[in-house]
This record gives sequence, structure tokens and C-alpha cells, in this order.
Amino acid sequence: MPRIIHGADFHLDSPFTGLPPEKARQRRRESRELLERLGALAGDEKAELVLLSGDLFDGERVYPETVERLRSVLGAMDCPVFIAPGNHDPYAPRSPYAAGDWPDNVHIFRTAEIEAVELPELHCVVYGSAFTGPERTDPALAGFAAPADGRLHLMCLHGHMGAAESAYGPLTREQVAASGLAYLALGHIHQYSGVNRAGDTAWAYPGCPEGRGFDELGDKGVLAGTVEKEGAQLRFVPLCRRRYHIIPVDVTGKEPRAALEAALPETAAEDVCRFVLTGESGGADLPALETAFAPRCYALQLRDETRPSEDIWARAGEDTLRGLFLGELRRQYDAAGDEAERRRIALAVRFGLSALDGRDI
Ligand SMILES: [Mn+2]
Repeated sequence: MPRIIHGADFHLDSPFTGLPPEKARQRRRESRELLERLGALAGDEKAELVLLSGDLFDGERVYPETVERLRSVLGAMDCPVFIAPGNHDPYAPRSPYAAGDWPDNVHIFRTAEIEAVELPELHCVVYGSAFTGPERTDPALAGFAAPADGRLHLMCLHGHMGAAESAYGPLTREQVAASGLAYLALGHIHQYSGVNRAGDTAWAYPGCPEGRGFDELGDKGVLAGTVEKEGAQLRFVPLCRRRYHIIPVDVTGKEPRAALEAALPETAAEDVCRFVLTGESGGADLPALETAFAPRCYALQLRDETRPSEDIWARAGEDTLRGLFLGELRRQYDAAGDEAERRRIALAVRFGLSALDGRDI
């Protein structure tokens, strides 16, 4: 019943293009610090096996100090470590995996063909295979079946579960169910999948341990726990330095500033927050909100997706320039084909009314 840690998709040296350059640099630095947190976790958990399922690097651009740090953190772990390269860090003659000296306890799978490594002290066999280029369309698990020999059979793999036609390591539930594995440690999907079962085989994606954009939200981390033939007792352990949040804020009948204040996450100062104003409003002053809340968040985005409150149209019937303007835009608003167009028209109403009132827009 080995104690394991399963991680994947570190994407070290990601460019963090969604942030200002200085913050992007800081985020790259911080994402390397993830490795120290992983090393500490392996110690705390007394891990007997660490499975890393690919995409540890983000692509061609890998800084030498990042590789050095990965080597030294993994080498300091008191247990075998397995790496199954993925589509962003394929095993190739020029990849960091092929260069320099990797510590003795680190095993890197190098071929598309499945390799087995026996760990007699754990009564266990760890299998794995590698992407050797940015795509792989061969079904790695097709025809694979670990023997029912009383040992615990685990596999570390980068691949796309439930996608028979994927260009990123197609895997089907049927193949997993027929694998004879106790646990299939997957990488590729950046969202934690929960621990699932196909037949007698447990499988999971831990997701990436650090969000890099608004498509990678909330807590991110790795899995830790034990694996036995009867199943995997793994828990999600957050390891991320910062989180991305998309926070809808309904401002109907509220003062936007107070509504935002109430919706501010506890960890906002550490996190990247996007507030999306929804509901009905007479128009929120985004620059003022930005000034008020930017210092409260590590990074802040504001989106106004509110619709005009009913009273904004109140004078649409008037026989004045304002009445004509509102009447025409109300007609367009009601005929609009989608939400984006309605938002555009709502914005035009606000600008128009401000101009008619001589207010600053
Ligand atoms: Mn990935």
C-alpha cells in the first residue's frame, strides 16, 4: 500500500501572457517555487513513490535554472520518482530530459512503447510511456494488460481519457478497464478530475498545480495518499501560490462598490480576480471601481455585463430629443439578436444619456 504523490502539468516557465510583463516575470519565478512546495509535501507525506504525468515544462522555452531546480528537488526526494513526458515536454534528443545528469532516483520514460519498472521493496510495478513529439495518436493502452500476479501495478501516462480520436494520447475507458492496473496516474487535463474508476482500475487527473489564466480557476494542486488493489485513497492537496477567480456580482438594486466589497474573496490580495457585474444597473463607474479595488487584488479585471434598469427607459415616450433617442434604442435593444449586442446598445444608452445631461462619460 505505497504512499504516493501524483502531479502533472506543471508547465514550468509558462509565459503568463495574460498579465503585465513585470507580474508575468514574478509569476514565472513563483511557479518554480512550486517545486520546493512539492518537495516539502513529499517529505511531509513520507511519500514512497512520486508519479509525474507529463507537461512539467511548457514547451521549447525552458530556462536552465528551472531544469536544475527540478533535478535537485526530485533528487532530494527520499523515494523513486517517475516522469512520463507529455505533449509540451516530449522526450526527444534535444529535450532537457535527454541532457545532463538526472538523479538516480528519477526515472524518465523515453519511448512511446510502455516500459515496466519493478520496485520489489514496494511489491509494485510502475509502467509508463512518453510522448516523443508534440502529438501522439497511437492508443498507448490498446492491448495492454498487467499480469494478475499479486503485485500492485501502477502507470504514469500523459493522455486524453475518453477521446478515442485524440492527437494527445487517446485513451478509452474500455482500455483502462482492461489494463489490470490498480491506478492510472494521468496528465493532460488541467482540471482535477476526482478519483474515478474504470472496471477495477482507479484513474485521475490531478490538474495543473498553478493556474495560469481564467480557464484554470480556483485551487490547484496535486494528489497524495495511498494506492492498493482495492482502490486509491487519494486527496487533493492545493499547492498553488495564487488562484484565478471569475466572480459574478449581481448589482441589481445595489451600490456596485458595496456589492464588489461583499464578493471579494478572502485571498484576493494574493489572487487574480475578474469581477463580472451582472443584473440591472443604471451604469457602473468601472474606472472608479478599478481604482478602489486594484490595490485589494494581486491583479484585477472588471467586466460590465449588466443590462439597463427599467427606469433608464422611463422617458422613452417623451416628445424630446431624449425621448426619441431612448425610443429608438429601446426598439433596437428589444430586437437585438444576442446578449453581446444588447450590452453594446445598453452602453450606447448610458453614453447617450450622459452626453444629453452634459455629464462626463
Ligand atoms: Mn498540459
